[in-house]
Amino acid sequence: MPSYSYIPSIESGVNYPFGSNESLSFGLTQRRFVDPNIKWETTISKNIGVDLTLLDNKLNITADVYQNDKKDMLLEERLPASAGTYHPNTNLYDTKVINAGNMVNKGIELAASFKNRSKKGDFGYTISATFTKNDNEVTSLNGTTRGYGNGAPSTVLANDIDYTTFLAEGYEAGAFFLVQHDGVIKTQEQLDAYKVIDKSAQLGDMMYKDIDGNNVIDDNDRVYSGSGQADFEAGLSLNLDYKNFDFYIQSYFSKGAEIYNGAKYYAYTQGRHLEQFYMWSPQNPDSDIPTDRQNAIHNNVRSRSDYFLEDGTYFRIRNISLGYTLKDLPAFGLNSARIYVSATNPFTFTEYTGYDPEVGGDGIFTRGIDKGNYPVARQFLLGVQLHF
Ligand SMILES: [Ca+2]
Repeated sequence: MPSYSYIPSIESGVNYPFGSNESLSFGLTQRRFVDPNIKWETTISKNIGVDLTLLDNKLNITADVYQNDKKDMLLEERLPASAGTYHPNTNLYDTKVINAGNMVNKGIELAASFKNRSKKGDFGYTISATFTKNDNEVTSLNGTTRGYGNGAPSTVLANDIDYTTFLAEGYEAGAFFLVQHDGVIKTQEQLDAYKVIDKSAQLGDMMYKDIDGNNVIDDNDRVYSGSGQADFEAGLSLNLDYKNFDFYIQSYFSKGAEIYNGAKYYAYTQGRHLEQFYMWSPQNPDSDIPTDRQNAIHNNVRSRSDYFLEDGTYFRIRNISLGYTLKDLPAFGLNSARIYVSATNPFTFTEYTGYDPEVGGDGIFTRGIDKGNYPVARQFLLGVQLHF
């Protein structure tokens, strides 16, 4: 939220030619519009938590259930270019801060750990697990059913890009609403039929579903397509030690988030994606990959299409380490020495075809949008720890 968003600002020095001589005249322009009735948003948080310790301190369980109700949430409403404050090189002035509506966040966080050690004392282990689930829902948008389009999947094509995420009543904030792709036109019959919707269609073009049946593909044909928010996330880790050996493994699972593969989308618009090598052509008539029309804003490569949306479910081994400790080494002046090998992010199991399914996003509108984000690093270490 920009500072002083509640103050309308007039900027001087915007001079303009006026009169028959076109002499430069002194001018001012309104740079920002504000809502005079703007007020603070309010959040009411409720939660219940439980902490349990059982079995001689061996088992620990914590549970937390919460609900946050957000009322009159503050959002930046995009103004039409005709408002006169639009500036092509900055997003500073073409929005107005308003109280957009209400939202609710409900969720549960669970964590449990169990630790044990053998009677002889030479074998011990700890198992820890976490589970989190958050449900987010926009409950009111003050009369708007769906709005606040955002989430452009590339920073390069600027104004030629369709939005992918929206706020819509009854759905999670920043949900994807996309036009559904319906295969590539492969036969003359398909082409004749689709020409009712798109007169310029050719063999090899992508078809889209005309949801409202008005023979035009537009924003009204967008359908809810999931969001970047996971259904649930879970973590599991194990710590083992046996005699001089120690072992640690930490894993993470995220289920059900959708990812918009913006890097793939952008490569398609430039005709540079590897898949396009196998695109539809008269010589490759069974291909499901639309023909590259060498046009970044062609219907075949529109970012409003769910063609670039993928399942972002993943399982990742975040950390593994194995160590061996040598004790009592007076000959070397040491208390102990530990030799270890460890790996960070060594394995990721996912169907996602982009660099990294751990996309994140820095706001509700950009969650689940992969603009070719830099992936997490994989690291392998071999080391020695000396204790003097
Ligand atoms: Ca339609």
